[in-house]
Parts: sequence; structure tokens; C-alpha cells
Amino acid sequence: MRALIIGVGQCGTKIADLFSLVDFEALAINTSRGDLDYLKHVPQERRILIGESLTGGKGVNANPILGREAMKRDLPMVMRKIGSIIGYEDVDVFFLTFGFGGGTGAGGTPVLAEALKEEYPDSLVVAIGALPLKEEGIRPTINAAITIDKLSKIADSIIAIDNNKLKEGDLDIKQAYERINYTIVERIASLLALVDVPGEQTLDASDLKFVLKAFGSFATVGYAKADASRVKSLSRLIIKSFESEGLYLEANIESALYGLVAIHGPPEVLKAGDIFEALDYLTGKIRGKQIFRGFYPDPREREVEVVTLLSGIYDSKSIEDIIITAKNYAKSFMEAKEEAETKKKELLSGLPDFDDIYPAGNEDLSEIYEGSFPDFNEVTKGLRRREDD
Ligand SMILES: Nc1nc2c(ncn2[C@@H]2O[C@H](COP(=O)(O)OP(=O)(O)OP(=O)(O)O)[C@@H](O)[C@H]2O)c(=O)[nH]1
Ligand SMILES: [Mg+2]
Repeated sequence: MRALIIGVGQCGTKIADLFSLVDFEALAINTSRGDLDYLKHVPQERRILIGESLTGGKGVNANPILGREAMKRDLPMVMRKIGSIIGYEDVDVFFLTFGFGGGTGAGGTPVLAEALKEEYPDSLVVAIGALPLKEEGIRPTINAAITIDKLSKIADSIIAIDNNKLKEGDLDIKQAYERINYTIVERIASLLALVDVPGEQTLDASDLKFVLKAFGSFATVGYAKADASRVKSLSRLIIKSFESEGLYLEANIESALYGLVAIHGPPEVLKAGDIFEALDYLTGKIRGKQIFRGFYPDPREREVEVVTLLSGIYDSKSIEDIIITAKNYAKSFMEAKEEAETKKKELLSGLPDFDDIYPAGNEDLSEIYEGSFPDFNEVTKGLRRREDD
């Protein structure tokens, strides 16, 4: 299976950089030259600066209109570059990584997703986006809500990662992001690494594509890992991977259409009875009732790792919170705007124009000043009278 990871904006390119570290094909697109320079693992020739004529290589400061414009202007160059990386072998899935709350990623990703869908109709386009932290304020929330709406009409699935859910304890923001990015890449890379690998019951590219082709709805990845000697119940560990604490996103997994579970560990722990008990439970729980599975017994392994992908999710509290906050804000902003306009009109109505006050004609200016300059007290009194009427 061939996956191409494309990071857009700072958050997205940092995630793509980690994918590159673990040997996935990745490229990085940003409006900020400094942020591209800061990456460590994506090869130089796969770092693409967009919108230079617009921003001078300095980023778009959380303005998605500029992010969108930057991607549009340089789209031919970006698509040529992607084409040259792809060569003649098809790509199964394009994973677009980005932050929902900024400008470059939020504005640019939907433009790129649309172009990829058009040029590579047989490949899937899956968005992997980080949802903003609550404390970031209203603007990232608005950017996220509008970008969710756009991508839901273009992408095959949106793997939304709730930063709020993965942020731990009192790490500072930079450390928290690093930890979150690492977690995202660990989970998705583990899943991708298990596709097309020989095993007991294996997952192939078409299984993964089937699960991810979910009409632009949400997907989440669950995860659980334990030392093999400590696993008393494998079934319990599998179930843990798709319970709330295992998932990226606050979501009602009962609303999911499809699932995929990959289990990797020493053969003596991977007992069929345990695995089927857990899979039956999951199959019964999700609405779509379709679960794909892969078991990968590995005698050298000392740990058991379970990765679960659930797709077709519509019911997610993380997403709903963002959409509702954005809608409420938009509503009160529109009301405030309308009120400001009405107040302004009221306040200014009845004002005369210059011609109403200054004498007409081409008299000598000195004469105007001396003789006929009106008394402003009189004028304002006049205006007040008009308003009282
Ligand atoms: N998980 C994660 N989220 C991040 C990271 N950096 C930023 N974010 C989130 O992404 C949003 C900001 O996106 P950025 O990628 O910094 O912005 P950008 O796309 O580069 O756009 P501009 O900086 O406006 O040009 C914020 O809402 C953050 O919550 C990161 O390293 N990891
Ligand atoms: Mg940036």
C-alpha cells in the first residue's frame, strides 16, 4: 500500500516531519519559510513554499483567506511537484495533515484536497487535522468549523484529533504539541505499517480504503498497548483501545459505520477466543456492523499493541462543541454588526452637507471668513431641533 503524507501549515508539516522520520513518504507545504527551514526530516526538495508573492514567506497569521489564496496561486507548482514525487506508481491514500485553527492549513488544505481528488480520482484523500485547544479563543474555533464544513464535502474521511483530549497535565504548550504529534504519528504509522504485512489474518490496502471511504465523515484512531507478560485479558485490552480514553476524539462510537482492528504481539497472547470476543462486542456496538481485522503474531515481540480505526462517525462532542460555538459566535457577530450599522445610521441621519451651511458662489475666501461664517451653536441647535421633531 502506498500512502503519501502531505503536511500543510506549521502543525501539519511538523506532523509530516515525524512521518518522514519513520520512513513514510512525506512532503511539507507552508507559507512560512522559517517554519519550513525548522523541519528536520522532510528532504529539502520536498519542502514547498507557497504564497511568497502574497506574504513574502512570512506565514498568514491565522488568516485562512490568505492561506486559501496562497494555495490557489501556487497550485500548479504544488501539483507538478506532487506528480514528480508520485511517478508512475499509484498512491492509495493521500493523508493531508494540518491544524484546523490556523490560516495556511485551514485555508489551504481544502483547496489541495479538491485538486488531488480531481487529478487522482482513484486515490483516497483523508484529512488528518488537529482541533484547536479551547483556550486558544474564538478565531481558531471559527477557522476549524468552516474548514470542517468544506472538507466534509471533499475528503473521504476526516481523522479529527482533539488537542484538548490529548493534552496532558501541566506540560507547556510546545511540549504538549510535541507529545500530541508523536502520539498521532505513532498510532497512524502503526496502523499503516500493518497493512499488507503477512500475518494470520491480514489487512490489505483495499480493507483500509474501504473503511476510510466514508463520505467525508469523521474517523478516529484508538490505541492500547501493554507489556505482554501483564496482559491478563486480551479481550479487555482490545476493548480499551476503542473506549473513550483510547480515542483521539470525543465521539459516540455507536454512530460509526466501519471499524478496523489490528493486533500485534507474541503468538501466545494472541488467542483467537479472546480476539473474537472483543470483535463481536465491537461489531454489535457500531451502527454499520462491519469490522475488518488483522492479527500479527510476532515471536520476537514483548508487547501487545492494538490499533483501532473507526470511521463514518457523525456523532462527536468534540466536533459539535466547535460547530455550535462557531455558529453562536457568527450569529451574535452578525447581530452586533447589524446593530452597529443601524446605530450609525440613526446617529448620522439629519446631518447637513457642506452646501447646506456654507454660502455658494465663488466669493473671495477672506470675505467668507469675515462675513458669513455660520455660528456652529446655531447649526447644532438647528440639528437638535430637527432630531426632536
Ligand atoms: N497537535 C498539534 N496542534 C498544533 C500544533 N501547532 C499548532 N497546532 C494547532 O493548529 C492551529 C494552528 O495551526 P498552525 O499550523 O500553527 O497554523 P498554520 O496553518 O501554519 O497557519 P498560519 O500560521 O496562520 O500561517 C492551532 O489551533 C493549534 O491548536 C502542533 O504541533 N501539534
Ligand atoms: Mg504557520
